[in-house]
Amino acid sequence: MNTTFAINDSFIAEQNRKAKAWLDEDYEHLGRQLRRRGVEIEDLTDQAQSFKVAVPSWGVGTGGTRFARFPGPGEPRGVYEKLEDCATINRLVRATPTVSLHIPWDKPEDPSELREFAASLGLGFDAMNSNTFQDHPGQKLSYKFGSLTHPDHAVREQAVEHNMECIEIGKKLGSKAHTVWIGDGGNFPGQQHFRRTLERYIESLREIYKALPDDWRVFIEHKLYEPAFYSTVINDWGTSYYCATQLGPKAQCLVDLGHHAPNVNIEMIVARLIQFGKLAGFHFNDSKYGDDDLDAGSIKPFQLFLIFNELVDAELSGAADFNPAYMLDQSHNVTDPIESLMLSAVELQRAYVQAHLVDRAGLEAAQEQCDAIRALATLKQAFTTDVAPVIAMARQRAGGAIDPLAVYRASGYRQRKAEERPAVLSISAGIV
Ligand code: LRH
Ligand code: MN
Repeated sequence: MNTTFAINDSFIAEQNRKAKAWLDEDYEHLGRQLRRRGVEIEDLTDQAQSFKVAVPSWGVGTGGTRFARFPGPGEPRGVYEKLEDCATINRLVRATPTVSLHIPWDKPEDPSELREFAASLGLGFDAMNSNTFQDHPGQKLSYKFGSLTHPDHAVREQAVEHNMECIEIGKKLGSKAHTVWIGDGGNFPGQQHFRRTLERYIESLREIYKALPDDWRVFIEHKLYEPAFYSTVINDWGTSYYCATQLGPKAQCLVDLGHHAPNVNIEMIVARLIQFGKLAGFHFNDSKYGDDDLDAGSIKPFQLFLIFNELVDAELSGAADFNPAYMLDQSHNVTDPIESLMLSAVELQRAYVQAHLVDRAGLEAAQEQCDAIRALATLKQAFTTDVAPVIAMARQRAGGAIDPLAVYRASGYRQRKAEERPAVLSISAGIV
């Protein structure tokens, strides 16, 4: 692989020198404020540095909708270039050291070569993702009417085999989890028998479950609708939870924030899955209407904070079977995907740090004394605390950029990639 342009650490350090003075001033000031609240800022910065989230390989190419996709300059043309861009994100924000791959979009010729290449970029692999929501070249049977729940056993078998292939590739890449999201469902009343179809899902997942190594997990991802527009087999957390309990301890429920009806109380679903020991993790994004896959924290930052409030509460209280996998799952239709993914990782880190600012004893006292307004005020105090100096200091100390967007743009990375990666028509980020 010939050398390609990359943003190096000395360029980042040089750019950071311009910002260091104001960062130290703001950090000092916030430190004094927090000390008055009995909080040691250095503890918060340590927590910020401990926060990691995986980047979706399918997120570094420009996304689109069923109407159109407007590719940007320097689109990654394959999994190796996708990893280059993922490495650039991690180099600047120092919080995204793993990548979640999607098969067959990212099917590597040689998994161990890909693993070495990723390691040379400081990257590892998070959960694998299967794809039985599209028909792929050379595929014998179509998934038009379903995959793991298709009435035809041969189609279900084909889909099970594909999932097993994903697990085999993942084992070679060092992944420890496999995410199963299927679009199976119906567009019309009567099209599917709801109970028979769910039984087929569990039967198929049992096959996949058997293929899991002992230290692996399978993540069941529910979604209210789309691509099916009347009924979806795994449509909500309750159905996902039931299936996970039927399968066994290695099966857990993954929460994609965009997969719920508007105004659903997602932080409460998170608390339930934590209490039941079945929280797999997250596909973080944001949405206004449907599964919009917008940047995390861009539409409902308070909801994101409330979700992390449940996660940090579980972390601090030592909840059982609590080991959530944090992943982004977004589609970047009008922004530079690298900029969106960097700032989305920062928004998650911000919510995590703010959740660590919650006065847990004060909140519990307010709850036990039915003091609703003090309970809300306790959460709002944390949510309205500007922790930007903490997460910037965490990045800077880890060798990242104090201002990742400014450094990325100053580097000219996108322009350099446009030269290195002449646009080839009809490439797609995977979704459209
Ligand atoms: C389905 C989904 C799923 C992925 C796909 C790219 O909407 O969230 O997680 O497989 O997006
Ligand atoms: Mn998802």
